[in-house]
Amino acid sequence: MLNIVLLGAPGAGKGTQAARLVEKYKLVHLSTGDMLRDEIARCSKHGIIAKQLINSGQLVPDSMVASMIAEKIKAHRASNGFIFDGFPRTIPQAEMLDSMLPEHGLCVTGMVALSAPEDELVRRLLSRGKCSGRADDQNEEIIRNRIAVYHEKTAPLVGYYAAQGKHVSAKGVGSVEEIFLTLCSAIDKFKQHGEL
Ligand code: B4P
Repeated sequence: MLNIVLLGAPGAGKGTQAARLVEKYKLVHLSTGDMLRDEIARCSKHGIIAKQLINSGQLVPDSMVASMIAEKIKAHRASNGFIFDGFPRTIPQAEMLDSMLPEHGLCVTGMVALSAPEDELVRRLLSRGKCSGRADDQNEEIIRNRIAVYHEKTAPLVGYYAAQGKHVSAKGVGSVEEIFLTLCSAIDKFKQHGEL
């Protein structure tokens, strides 16, 4: 099985690329952002807590996303593998994933970190906010706060996966197709390495 973590600041292109990668490699797309927006739409207990945090540019509690991901892994354990989009976002979440996967005979195959300059991230998110209606994409101050939270809490995951020999960096600027091809080549290398 192929289990890929996509890392990147808000707007780096994780969701955009994940949609293409799941199609090519026939994987299950696990986006904690999508799961949380679904909880919010259903006004669930998790959704009520998540709404306030997301709209102010904060992360939701680690335990909340970990339990959502655990359920999905269990439900799809017979699949070809997973694209983890926006999860893990903190070191404790990565540790939880590393302890959860072996219960199903799985492990993270590799992590790809997408990067783009901050002003480009802000421009993309403000532009998405105009049509998506996402409250967290409509205010520059909140977007910059999300990027700051990324640098503080999520970027250290590069070191976490590098220490396991599972990290590759990719430039998130250029056409969606060019970036997709770069990611495919990184993933194909992870696959070859796993097959050796
Ligand atoms: P997410 O839904 O993961 O949202 P995101 O990081 O803002 O965006 P995404 O990565 O999907 O967007 P993309 O770059 O593809 O999370 C939302 C919130 O949920 C978080 O802020 C947090 O509060 C909470 N949350 C989620 N997971 C969590 C976790 N694990 N722990 C705690 N909290 C969690 O695309 C952005 C835009 O850029 C799009 O409009 C796209 O069209 C454009 N774009 C993409 N690639 C481009 C390119 N190459 N050129 C030009 N534009 C491009």
